[in-house]
Amino acid sequence: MTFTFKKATIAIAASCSLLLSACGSGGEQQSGSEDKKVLNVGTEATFAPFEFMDKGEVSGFDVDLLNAAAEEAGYEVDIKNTGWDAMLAGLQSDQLDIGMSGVTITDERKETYDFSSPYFESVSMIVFKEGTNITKAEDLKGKKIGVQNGTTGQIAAEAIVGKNDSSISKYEAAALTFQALQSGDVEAVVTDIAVALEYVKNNPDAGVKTVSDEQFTPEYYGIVFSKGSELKAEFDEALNTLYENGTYTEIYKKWFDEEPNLDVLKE
Ligand code: LYS
Repeated sequence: MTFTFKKATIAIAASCSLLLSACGSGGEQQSGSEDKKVLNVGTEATFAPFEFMDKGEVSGFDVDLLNAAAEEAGYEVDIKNTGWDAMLAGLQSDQLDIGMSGVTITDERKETYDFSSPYFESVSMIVFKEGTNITKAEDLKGKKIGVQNGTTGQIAAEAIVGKNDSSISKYEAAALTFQALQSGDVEAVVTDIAVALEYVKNNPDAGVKTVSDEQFTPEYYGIVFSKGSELKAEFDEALNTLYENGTYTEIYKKWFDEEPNLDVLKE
């Protein structure tokens, strides 16, 4: 095992409020005797299995992977549940060093942020209440749809029903889209496949089903950095090491119970 879980660091992060300034986000903290620089990380922790709150701590695949990569690159990470919008704003204002939140690498985002090499392949998926007539993406037309605001789920839904379509409700957090589905405010949610499947698995009595569609195109998650950050090269190298030495595979199997396809991640 080449990585360790930094429980103390995460506990501090979890106790922080959304106010980044109250969380010691100067990036100058030193920790313990190792004297490693602490990187301030933002996330939106309602996105299981990538990041979610578990007994007051941010937990998930992304957390394990980022801890391992940081360890490899010689940093500590302080992961705060900032929420999606504050994470992106914090990166732009340099209050945060890293965003780790199942963030898809897109050309548009690359104009504002730098991304690591891809670390996870994803695609959109539809989650709907049993009894709703949805067997393919086209069936979203005329339905009330919930998406997380500003995500690729929104883009995927808009590609089917049209941009600015009033049938799309946009929520600030991934969890709110599922709440809206449960309360009947929306009839379908468009989100990332692993998150959709995890929701169904964790809510066996919710009466929800999923459907995928080839119209949804593959996308890749990357670690997000402020534009021009020197961390990108260091974390790309660290990720490569984790792919080569089996650590990535170990973390992947822990969360997804299957072997990863490393070939799709090699650029
Ligand atoms: N992968 C999607 C995107 O980047 C969803 C991320 C949402 C994280 N809570 O847009």
